[in-house]
Amino acid sequence: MAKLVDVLQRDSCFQPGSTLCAGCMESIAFQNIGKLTDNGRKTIFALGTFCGEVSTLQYPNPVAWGRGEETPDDWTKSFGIMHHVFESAPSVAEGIADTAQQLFEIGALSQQVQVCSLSGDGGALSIGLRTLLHTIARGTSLTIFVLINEIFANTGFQYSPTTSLGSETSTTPVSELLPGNMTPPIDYLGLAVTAGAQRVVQASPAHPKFFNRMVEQGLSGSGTTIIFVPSPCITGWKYPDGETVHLAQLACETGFFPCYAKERGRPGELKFVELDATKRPPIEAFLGLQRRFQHLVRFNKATGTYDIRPGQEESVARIRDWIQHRLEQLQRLA
Ligand SMILES: Cc1ncc(C[n+]2csc(CCOP(=O)(O)OP(=O)(O)O)c2C)c(N)n1
Ligand code: SF4
Repeated sequence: MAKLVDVLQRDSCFQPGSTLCAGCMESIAFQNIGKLTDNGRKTIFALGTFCGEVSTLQYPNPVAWGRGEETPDDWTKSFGIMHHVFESAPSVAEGIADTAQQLFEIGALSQQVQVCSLSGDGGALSIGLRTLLHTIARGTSLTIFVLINEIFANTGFQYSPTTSLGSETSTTPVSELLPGNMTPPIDYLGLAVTAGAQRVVQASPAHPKFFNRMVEQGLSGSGTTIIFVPSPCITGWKYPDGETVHLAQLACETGFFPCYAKERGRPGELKFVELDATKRPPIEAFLGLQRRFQHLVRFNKATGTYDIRPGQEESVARIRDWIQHRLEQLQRLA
């Protein structure tokens, strides 16, 4: 595995110029993926329709993907992008990977290419879930990234199957009568394991060494690697500037989005999170930073902590129970 310091010095095919919100985790993830794929192999990306696409490819220009004006002399430095429909990035990537492999085997390509799919949780886990699972089951060698921001962000912050319990979204509003989202998030890690992925990972650039190691393993390994990237969304989650990486770390440490890695046939491993709830930071610390949960917790000026609002104890307990249940489930997944 390359050293973090060496990866940081590489050329990234994701450049400044996108219209992603300032402080969007997707931008940080793409900069890292852009550097990690600068490894001497040609890369082809398949993009679904999501913030990471509409804010980086604006027809006729790819506004952030590229390495300057000139076509590079080095074939491995050039890369391809295919934007297809909203829900199809993993299946399109599978088609590209199969075709490239055939071309390599008949000698039409001098090297094997690496293929990555990039899409949002709405695209991959709601409308695209069926095709995602079939793509995983077929086992083509490719790396699927799913950016988890818990909402359909670019179309107006609607509920998605990964939305946290209690969260306010534009379609799960909060009022005296309405409690925000009542549906527990879909178990996407368990589904990917069951579908037979070679590697199932949840990793955030907020833990850069782990993130980089997981991406490198995906790019160099055979079979399908799926990497879920928890992506704090500053506009949809409504948190203060400068908190993106801190929030991503808290998301892991409090158990909302544990870092996780599982190779097929081996037990999975939880990272940077304690299974014992008493050793984890309180979930109020994660909830309190975001206005989408302001009906559940409030800042206590006297103690400097976030406290549960009177009457919301049951809702917060439900979130706590869900987190504990899911961590134990992941620990057991074999
Ligand atoms: C078949 C179809 N239905 C709906 C849309 C509109 N649409 C485009 S992107 C999107 C939501 C994307 O959500 P997600 O994948 O979570 O990405 P995010 O915007 O959060 O980054 C929707 C509903 C579409 N393009 N095609
Ligand atoms: S709306 Fe959210 S996910 Fe979309 S670009 Fe802004 S911060 Fe990123």
